[in-house]
Amino acid sequence: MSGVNSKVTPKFNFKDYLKDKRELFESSLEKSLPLNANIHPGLLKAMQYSLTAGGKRLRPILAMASCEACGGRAEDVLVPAVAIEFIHTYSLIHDDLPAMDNAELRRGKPTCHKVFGEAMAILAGDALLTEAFALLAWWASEEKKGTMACKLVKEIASAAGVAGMVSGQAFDLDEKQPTTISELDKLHLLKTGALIKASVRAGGIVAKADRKKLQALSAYGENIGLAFQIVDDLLDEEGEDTGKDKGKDASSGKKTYLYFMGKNNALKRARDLVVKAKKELTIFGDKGNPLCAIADYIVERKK
Ligand code: GRG
Repeated sequence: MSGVNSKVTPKFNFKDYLKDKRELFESSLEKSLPLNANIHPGLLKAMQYSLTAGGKRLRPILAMASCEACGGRAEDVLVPAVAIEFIHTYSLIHDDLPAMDNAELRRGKPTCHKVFGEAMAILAGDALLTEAFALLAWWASEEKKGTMACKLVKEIASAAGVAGMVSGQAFDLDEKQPTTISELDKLHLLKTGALIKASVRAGGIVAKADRKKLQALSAYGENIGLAFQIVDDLLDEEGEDTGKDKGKDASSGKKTYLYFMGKNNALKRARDLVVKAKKELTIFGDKGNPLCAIADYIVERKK
């Protein structure tokens, strides 16, 4: 015998996992950019600029990790993962506009409207959102995925749309800011949490996970979604090198987790949410390791 013990699971290396998944995602993203003689070259440039400006690809990696946790392959959910990143990128472009957050920097680079002008940035966002659903429709019909694909499109549309991220943004822009932590949670479960949760569930839906597993993924997604936002507030306040304008929340009078809880309690809450999220992963056994590591990464991240 060679001394190799087949029962020993090789130690999971998160750094290698992220590298592999990012590479897989980037090659699929490249192939998913629209190609058509009718496309305005400036519009395409603006879309490409924001899509390739150095995002962490958290949502696509979540979709791939949950698909694998449920017994599927990362490749199975690649096209939906690209569509989700299109939607995420549109939301950032529009969020940075003068009418919304009026931001000059995103991912360490000038925001889309600073480079291409406000009108072109609005159009780039519009095009990315529309293209996301065109990609999903192509994916659903090409491979005859039937009910599963309808379920997935519905999931993503609900999370991104009027009862999800868009309303979260509307609440955030409201003059009437949240007055309690639970109101703030409600806002961020929509604005930030909805697309994160949908990304996690997308992997489960594509892998045809049963109801119990989808419920576990939903609870995991909600908990990491809130934790992600709390950490975002902390990074904004601490002026970490996030590649975004610093201290924007405080200067715009936004009510953040730091405002309600102070720094230490906010960090403790983020960590508690991650512990709760990880408890949901028991059902997946070792296959849940990547989701577990992503939850830890969310509170330990510096950008
Ligand atoms: C304009 C409809 C519309 C919605 C915008 C998500 C959102 C709503 C605004 C983004 C504003 C913001 C900074 C929210 C905090 C959390 C968040 C979503 C940060 C950005 O996501 P990351 O850190 O971005 O995953 P990268 O750059 O890594 O892709």
